[in-house]
Amino acid sequence: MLKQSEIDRYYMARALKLASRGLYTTYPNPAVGCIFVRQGRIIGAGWHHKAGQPHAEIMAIANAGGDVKGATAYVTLEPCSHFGRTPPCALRLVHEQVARVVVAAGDPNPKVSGRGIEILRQAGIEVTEHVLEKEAWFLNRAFMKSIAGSTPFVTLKVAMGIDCGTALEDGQSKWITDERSRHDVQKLRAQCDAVITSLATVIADDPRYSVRYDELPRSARMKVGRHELRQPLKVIIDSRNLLLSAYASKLEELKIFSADHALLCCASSCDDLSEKKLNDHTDAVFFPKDALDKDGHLNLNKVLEYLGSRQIRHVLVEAGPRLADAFLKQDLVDELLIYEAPKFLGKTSRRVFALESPKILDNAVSMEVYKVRKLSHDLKIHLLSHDLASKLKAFEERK
Ligand code: AOF
Ligand code: ZN
Repeated sequence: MLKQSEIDRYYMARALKLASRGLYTTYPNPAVGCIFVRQGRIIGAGWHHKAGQPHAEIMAIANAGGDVKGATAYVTLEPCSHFGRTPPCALRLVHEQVARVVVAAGDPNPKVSGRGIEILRQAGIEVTEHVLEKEAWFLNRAFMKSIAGSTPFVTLKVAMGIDCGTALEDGQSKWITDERSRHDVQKLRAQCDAVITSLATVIADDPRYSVRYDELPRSARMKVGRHELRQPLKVIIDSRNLLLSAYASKLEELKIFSADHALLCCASSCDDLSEKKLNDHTDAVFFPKDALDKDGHLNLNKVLEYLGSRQIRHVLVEAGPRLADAFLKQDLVDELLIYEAPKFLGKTSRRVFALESPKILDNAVSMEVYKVRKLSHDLKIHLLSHDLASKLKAFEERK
C-alpha cells in the first residue's frame, strides 16, 4: 500500500510534466499544470498554454467534462486569487466543490501570495502544500524571481574546451562544442526573454542569437509549434555609444539588427534615462550618468532593472570574457551553464573567463554544482549562485 505522500508526489510529478509543456509559450505567465484525481483515477488534466487563455485548473476542469466534485486537484502553483486576464482559479475550485487541493509551490505574485490557499481553506477545502516544491519552483525560476523583485533571472552560458579556451588566438570558435550542445542552447534561448551581449562580441562574431525551430531538440519541438516560437530581445551593451558613432554603418550590416527586436544600451551625460527608436525593430536606451562606473562601463544591475521594468523575466548572457566576468564579479548570475567539449584549445587560446585572481582562495568567486550531464560528446555543467542553491536547499529541508 502506497503512503498518501507518495501518491501525492506521483500525481504532482505528472502535473509538473504537463506544466513544462507551457515553458515556451506562457510568458509573462508561469508554466502551470493541473490534474484531478477521484477514487484513484485521473479524471481531468490540463496546463496553461498562453497568457490571456485559461489557467491550468480551468483547462483541467474542462478536460474532466466539467465535473470535479469531490476530487483532489494537483496544481503545480498556488491557484490564483485575483482577477487578471482571467478570473480567480481558487474561487472556481471552491465553486466546483473539490475535496482537496495539493499545491507544489506558492505564487509569489503580490496579487496572490498566499491568498489562493487562504480562499481554499476558508471554504473548508483541505490543502496540502510544498509537494515537489523545489522542482516546481525551479521550473518557473525566472517567473518566481522576477515577479517578486525588480530584476530578471540571469543565466550565463559559455562554451569551452577542456582547458578553458573559448576560441583560438585568431578568434576561431566555430565549433568548439558539438551539434547536440548547440541544439540545447537553442532550447535555452527559446525559453528566455532576452539575450544580453556586448558590442565587442557583436563586432567580432556577428552572431544572430536567434532561435531556429529546426535546430531545437525534438523534445522542445513537441512542446512548441513553429509559429509559436518567441525570439528573445537582443540586448547589446554599448557603454561608449559606438554603434551610434564610429560603427553607425554597422547597424545596417550586423545580423543581430537584421530582423528581431534589438535594444542598444548606451550611456548619456544627463541625469535622466531616455529612450529613442532607431528603426521599427531597434530601440536605444540611454542610461543616466549615475549608471556608469568610474571606467565608464554601464552598471549591469541598472541594465537588469531596466529590463525588469519592461517585464523581461529571464535573460541569457552570451558574451565574451569581459561581460561574463562583470556579471560574475557583480554577483548578478543566478545560474551558469558551461558546455564543455573534450578538446584542448591550447595555451594561446582565448580564455572563457579572465577574472582577476583573488589574493586569498577564500575570496574566489564561487558557485554550487546543481547538475552535470553528458550530452552527446560534451559535458553540460549547471552551476547555481549560492543564494539560489540555499533557496533550493530550504525547499528540500521543508519536505
Ligand atoms: C493559476 N494557474 O495556470 C497560472 C497562474 O493575467 P492572468 O489572469 O493570466 O493571471 C496571471 C497570473 O496568474 C500570473 O502572474 C501568476 O500569478 C498566476 N498564474 N495561476 O492559478 C495558472 N498560470
Ligand atoms: Zn488562475
